Amino acid sequence: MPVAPVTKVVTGYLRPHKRFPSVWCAGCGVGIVMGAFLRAVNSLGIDRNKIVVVSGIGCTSRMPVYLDFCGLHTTHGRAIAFATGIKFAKPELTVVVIMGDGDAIAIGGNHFIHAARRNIDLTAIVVNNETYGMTGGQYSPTTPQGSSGSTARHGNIEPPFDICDLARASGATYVAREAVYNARRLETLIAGGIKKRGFSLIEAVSNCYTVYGRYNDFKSQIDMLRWQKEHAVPIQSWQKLPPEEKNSKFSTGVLFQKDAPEYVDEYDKLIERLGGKTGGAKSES
Ligand SMILES: Cc1ncc(C[n+]2csc(CCOP(=O)(O)OP(=O)(O)O)c2C)c(N)n1
Repeated sequence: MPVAPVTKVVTGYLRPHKRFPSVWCAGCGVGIVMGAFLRAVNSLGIDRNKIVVVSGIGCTSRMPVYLDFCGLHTTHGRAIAFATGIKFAKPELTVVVIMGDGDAIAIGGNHFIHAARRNIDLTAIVVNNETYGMTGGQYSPTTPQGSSGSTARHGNIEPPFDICDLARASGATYVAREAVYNARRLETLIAGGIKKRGFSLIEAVSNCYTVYGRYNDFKSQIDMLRWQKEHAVPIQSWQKLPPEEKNSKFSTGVLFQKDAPEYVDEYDKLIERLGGKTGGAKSES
């Protein structure tokens, strides 16, 4: 049977001989994000030896293991710290950080906001399945109020973070969101984030039927995708919605963009000002 062109692009970047089948459940959204990410890399023509994919721990964070790129599968919540080190040491590399919502904004929340504040040139893709998938469906900082999880059997009473609002308020220069249901648009937004110099955040609203969907009365993986289709609204249309509908739906597309000095550039300028000397240069003069 001939291989469809899209599938061919994706499989060309995988390490199938070693790592498949994957840890992801049937119908999981993470595979769709992986496909969108790989097609984005392909469309930008990035040399696979010039890209590093960094992750922490979680279902989403297994992704670099499957990719034929340089990759780092680090500790839970510390992917951005490792990625920052890589960017500093080798600024010429494209550094992409792939995290779950728990990895990025629960245990890794502090690193997330400060990377955005510094505006370091990383592309953060946060796969938001609104739960801790790998460890059994505990509620996370993005679990909607009232939704259930293994640690919120009677409904979560905490208000959730909006990851995009958090990134924007912290200083990110590119903020975008799309549901995995719209895989093609997700691909375009990821490509836009990689192209933009500075801290880029792409939130991929994803589905985890196994430990989120079942707790919340979704009938199947497809039912979860249908929910995304009905609730994802492009930002231009979302802005025109009445407030009550805004609360129940979510906006998609590039939600925010600005230009601001990038951290490694600023650091280089500092070195130049100091005559090329680092640490202690001041006391020597
Ligand atoms: C320091 C530390 N704390 C807790 C854990 C346990 N743990 C592993 S994955 C995970 C959360 C996974 O959720 P998320 O980051 O949203 O990713 P998902 O699995 O949903 O893709 C936790 C709490 C760990 N591995 N290390």
